[in-house]
Amino acid sequence: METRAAVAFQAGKPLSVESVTVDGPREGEVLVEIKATGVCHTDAFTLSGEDPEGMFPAILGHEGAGVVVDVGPGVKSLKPGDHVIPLYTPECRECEYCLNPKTNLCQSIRSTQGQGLMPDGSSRFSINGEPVLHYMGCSTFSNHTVLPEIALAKIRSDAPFDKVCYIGCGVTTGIGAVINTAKVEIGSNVVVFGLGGIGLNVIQGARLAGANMIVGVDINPDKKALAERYGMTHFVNPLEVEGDLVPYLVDLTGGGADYSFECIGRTDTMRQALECAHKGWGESIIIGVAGAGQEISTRPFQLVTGRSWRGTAFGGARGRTDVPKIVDWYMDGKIEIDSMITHTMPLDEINTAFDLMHEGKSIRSVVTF
Ligand code: NAD
Ligand code: AHE
Ligand code: ZN
Repeated sequence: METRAAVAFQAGKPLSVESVTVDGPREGEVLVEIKATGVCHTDAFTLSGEDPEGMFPAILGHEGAGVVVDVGPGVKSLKPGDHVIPLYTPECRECEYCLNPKTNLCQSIRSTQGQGLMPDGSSRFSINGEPVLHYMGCSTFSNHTVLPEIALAKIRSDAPFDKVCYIGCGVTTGIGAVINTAKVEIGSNVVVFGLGGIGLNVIQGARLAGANMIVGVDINPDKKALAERYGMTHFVNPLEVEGDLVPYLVDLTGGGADYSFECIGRTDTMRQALECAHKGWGESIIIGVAGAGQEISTRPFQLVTGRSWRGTAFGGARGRTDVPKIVDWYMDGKIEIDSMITHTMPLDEINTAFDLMHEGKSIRSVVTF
């Protein structure tokens, strides 16, 4: 079939909306009509050329929601008409990783996914017979996309696509980092670096978990009011702190953060996040994605004296199991999403979403089809 998609032909260039041919679903695959997709910082990161796995031409996007149109042979858990959220971290429930309760990183299709291909090593997208690559196994910047059955969470049919698409990455990543990865306890002091689409969800996760102080750190003062709405108790603008940021945060939290979260993707702020964690027990969780070739560093003494440095992908969530529950939390009013979606636009205006992100004017932009 023919569909419309925003295609990334080259790193550093705007996306181009094109007519794209989508082949039907093969064994174990599902054709999905995407109804809405968020634009995450990771899409911009890959488009910038900084992602070592970034390949072109590709159809980016990994934060979508839509409806099953057709299923390939052998698909058992989904049928046409089902509402779904694509999963860049699939859940096969069979691989060594899925069987280990310590991780959510299903590896059953990770290698082909990283090459922009379906598990059988081919692409379902083409333009004039020339293949176009998939991205993070999702390619939600296309009105129609094909995914393996194991990379789709079935959700309730009354959930609005233009809101719950955000659960496909940002909401789950932020809240999951607090609940699944850090396992923040009631009364903890938490420091969050970066108050964007991820950091604000870390903040609402910390509030849900019953944190005491929730300190937000951002160089953009415009983020303060919104972050307070989700539970931030103290705002720190590093540009306004006299002297070093780390001792300032250690002092503010009465000895350091029980848990800190880096939601920016910079190696200097990753170090600050680690070093503002409490001596003896503080844990720092890296969520931000840093560019090709970058490395983190600290004095080993920081770890010798009891701080831990950890990381998380998709908030430690097992998508087919956890995502439908997070949709329920939203529908039951337990978590907020609507006010974080600051802009909505049609596919033709998708490049505006990237501009707004780079200018610091949006939290999440959502493209509707
Ligand atoms: P965003 O652009 O919405 O937010 C980033 C925030 O960081 C902005 O508010 C910005 O003002 C702030 N910031 C920038 N430089 C700063 C500095 N030096 N000090 C303090 N604040 C600074 O991005 P996002 O969508 O929230 O994504 C954040 C990061 O998380 C990105 O690196 C993204 O790739 C990554 N990410 C990781 C996962 C995962 O599973 N690990 C999932 C989604 C996103
Ligand atoms: N491709 C990059 C890594 C990018 C990365 O870490 N992606 C996160 C999700 S970001 C979502 O917005 C992730 O899921 N990582 C685990 C994985 O298996 O990719 C690189 O450096 O090569
Ligand atoms: Zn993302």
